[in-house]
Amino acid sequence: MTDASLDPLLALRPWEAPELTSWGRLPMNAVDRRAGAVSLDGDWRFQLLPAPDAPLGEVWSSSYVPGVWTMQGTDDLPRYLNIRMPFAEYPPQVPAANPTGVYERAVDVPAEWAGRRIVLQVGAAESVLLVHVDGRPVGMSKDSHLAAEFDLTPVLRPGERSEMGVPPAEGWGRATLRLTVVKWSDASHIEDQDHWWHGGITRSVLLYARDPLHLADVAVRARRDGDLRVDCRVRDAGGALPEGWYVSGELDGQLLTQDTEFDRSNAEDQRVSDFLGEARLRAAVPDVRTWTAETPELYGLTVRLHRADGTVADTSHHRIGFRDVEISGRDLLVNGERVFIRGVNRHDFHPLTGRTVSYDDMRADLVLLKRFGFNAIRTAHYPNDPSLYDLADELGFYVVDEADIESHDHAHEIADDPRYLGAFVDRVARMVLRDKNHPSVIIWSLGNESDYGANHDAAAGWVRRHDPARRPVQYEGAAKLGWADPDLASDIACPMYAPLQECVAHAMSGTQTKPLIQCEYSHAMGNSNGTLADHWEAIEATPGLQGGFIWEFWDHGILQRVNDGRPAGRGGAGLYDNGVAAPGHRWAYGGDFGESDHDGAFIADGVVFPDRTPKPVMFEHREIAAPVRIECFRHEGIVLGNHQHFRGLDWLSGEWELSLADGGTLTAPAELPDLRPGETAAVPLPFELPEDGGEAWLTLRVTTARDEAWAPRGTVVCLPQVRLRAAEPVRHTPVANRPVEVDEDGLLVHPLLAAAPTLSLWRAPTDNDELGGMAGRWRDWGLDAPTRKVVAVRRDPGRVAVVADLLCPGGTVRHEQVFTAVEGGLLVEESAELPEALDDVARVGSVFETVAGLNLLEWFGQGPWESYPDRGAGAPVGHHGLPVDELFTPYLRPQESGGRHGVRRFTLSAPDATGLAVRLDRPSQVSVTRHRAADLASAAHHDELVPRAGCVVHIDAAHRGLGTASCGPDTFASYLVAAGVHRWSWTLHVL
Ligand code: IPT
Repeated sequence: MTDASLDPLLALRPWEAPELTSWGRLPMNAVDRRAGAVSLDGDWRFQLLPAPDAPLGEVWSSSYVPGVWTMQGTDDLPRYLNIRMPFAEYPPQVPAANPTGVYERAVDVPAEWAGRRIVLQVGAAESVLLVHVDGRPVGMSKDSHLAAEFDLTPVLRPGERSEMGVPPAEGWGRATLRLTVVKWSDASHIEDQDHWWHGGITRSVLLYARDPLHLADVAVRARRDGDLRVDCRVRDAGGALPEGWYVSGELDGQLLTQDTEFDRSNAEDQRVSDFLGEARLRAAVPDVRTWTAETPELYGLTVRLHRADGTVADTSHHRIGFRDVEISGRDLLVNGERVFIRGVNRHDFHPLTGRTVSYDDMRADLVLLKRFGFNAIRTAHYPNDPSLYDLADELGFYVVDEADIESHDHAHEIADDPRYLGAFVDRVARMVLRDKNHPSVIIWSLGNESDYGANHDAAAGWVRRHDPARRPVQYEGAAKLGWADPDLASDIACPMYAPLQECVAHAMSGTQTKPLIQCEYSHAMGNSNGTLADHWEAIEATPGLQGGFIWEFWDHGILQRVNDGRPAGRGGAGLYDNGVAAPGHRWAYGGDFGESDHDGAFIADGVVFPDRTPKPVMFEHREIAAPVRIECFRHEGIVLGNHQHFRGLDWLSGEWELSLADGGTLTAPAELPDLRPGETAAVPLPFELPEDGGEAWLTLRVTTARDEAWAPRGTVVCLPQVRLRAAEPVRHTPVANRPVEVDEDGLLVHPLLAAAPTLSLWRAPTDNDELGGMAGRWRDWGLDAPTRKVVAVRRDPGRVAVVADLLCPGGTVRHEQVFTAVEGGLLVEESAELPEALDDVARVGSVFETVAGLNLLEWFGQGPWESYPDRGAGAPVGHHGLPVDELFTPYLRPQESGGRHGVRRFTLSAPDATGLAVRLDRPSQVSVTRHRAADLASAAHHDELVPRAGCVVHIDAAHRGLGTASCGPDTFASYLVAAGVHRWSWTLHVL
């Protein structure tokens, strides 16, 4: 076996043969084999060879299955590259140095399995799997994110040579199972997705036994009118089918009978041969409860295959949903409704295992998405773990199921390469064969970023012919050649990162023929997702636009020990909290495992941290997706609207909150009206508005009225809000006899300030700022380190005016500050004049630092979570309070963080309630952190930051929007900070 030339599996060098997609592998199907299967998960003997044909060594270590060796203590470590391949060879070649994991274990075959058909299922292995039993070659498989099954019946024999020499007393026989996993192959060239490169067995390994007469496949078509069709394929391992077999079914306990048209006993039925049986079950389910993402109604279906004597030879369980998916005109309809797709792209990822996700992990992912208003998932960029689809059916998600094809680096060459034709069709077909019965799957995707070629059309043709439900097919690489072109292999116009104006223009053009649903938009790298609310305003207002999938769910930070640079692996459980790695650990991204060539923090681009802690954008999304909204406030009251597609409001409870800027917060129970989707109704104003109290905001706190599968009763669903009264301008009364102190540089001297307020034009660049080119421009202009030069200081009783110039290579900014003693404190009036050359800066505002000990921020404004000018729709105005340390968002690569938008005033206090208060002339962007912008900009990882004792406070007259320029459009012009004169004022009080 160690001599490659003697082993056919090795002699063929399948790792450089794209034509060889499998050997000895059983066809994919949708029959459920979990019941009664024996798990082979656990520790396996393991060797990591330098190449697939290298000789086996003497020494075995162990490796946990399912798992990748790259996270389990070998010297082959994770590597992150987005587009470029990690080696120079052209497809289908791979480097000679090709890490190959050899996994071995003894397998005991229970005695009662004698005479049965024994099948090995390897959940997933990347990228080539070779199977040997007792040294005999059994099979080979590629396609790293789908299971491979092999019939082991011929190689498992009682009493045959066993590893120990003697079969164990119990059980029928013992065999040595060897799974060899070759890391690099021709298939790696079509698995060039944007995530970590690993090697190993990433999903569970099972062994199961069935009667030789078995269900080969079950295909369900369940329509919203209750029409059910179940097509079964039947085979016998012996070849010829026995006489008299038949199938029966049960739907939620009701028996289904076999359709006579397909009855094998019907001699005229020519569709059945001696070796392939086909049978159809049919039913018309009355008063069917239909499945949608809002109403995930499932029915239990059991399919049984009987022998002639009625005994059961095989069984398969399914949970099915009755629903229709179709494209009508330019609309994608689910059960006849044009639904909005509030989607996210999701990888199978875990910070400790790399790729392997448990059922509980998966459930936690989907529950979180559901709580934050998502209703759709694109399985970027390969078929996900099977539990994703079960959970999507159960919790309610629309799924775009994507095949494991991304040839990004060599896309053009491969799309038409006939050597890869089989692989393309194989991957798409196997996905469809596995997942076809899931009601959640509404669209098939041919893959990602692989250009467009004949190989795609072949795969699309296969799906269109095969899928019993005729679901739409999408592929971005085809769609981009013409969103309305009928000849391309995409039924959906599914661009990535298309500018919103282009989408709107297309929908208004009169030429649109296909639903427009962006397969990727709003790139969540670092502090991002600016203009998400603007996108949704346009989507909801523009017929033809139906939504899209945010890129992406995860920040793929791997938990890493800082001392030795190794992944913490499964031993790292619990070594993180609230998005932050425990001391001595960090979230690793590209380059952190010593690689010289990598794509850095581009792997940290999700809406959740690596430990699934939601980033602030999640709260924004929750509000954008609100099922019930305040449409407006009119004389007859508050107009509420139901923005769902299928549900009423009875599953929700409400509570009114009235927030008064100069008062407190009042609450009152809310009665939600009985509204069908799309309906509105006015409800009376729940409060008498007090005469005083200033600016007033009414919030409807909407929670789940009862336990949902994804949220206990009382979980917040959304917080729609309306302003009832605007703020009155603040008047200040000067007190001329109180001195104002500034030093010789014109800098304010104040007992609570460790650093006086100065002009700030810069922020620690976000990933969007960096990759969008803004940060480079700001550095060229010198905005990060300007030289301040005092021009004039004029001292009057109770008033000091200071004029200073900020000298930057890009231009000089004149900054004026007038400090006036006013009743209760100090009024600071400022202006900054930016020359034309300094157009589009990060911010214009004041920055100061406080003395230590002021650890609590309380404010009236938007909150409580982080918000920015173009990502603030979801943060309601009200009275909020948080410890300063909790204001900061621990983005993996430190950057501008912790801002709060729309702040009217705040206090910063010590535990004894001393401290300072600031009142702003208008709602402004404020941030209070323990880090200067320069501290953030000079750190590469969150754990490198050393918090300062005092607070760094920014008050911005203008702050640039975040946009999504790290991959996609920048923020809109209305969120830019222009050149010219900016004016702002604020008051500082001592508490
Ligand atoms: C696009 C990819 O489809 C996705 O995998 C990811 O890389 C994303 O962008 C960015 O994070 S490809 C990009 C070059 C447009």
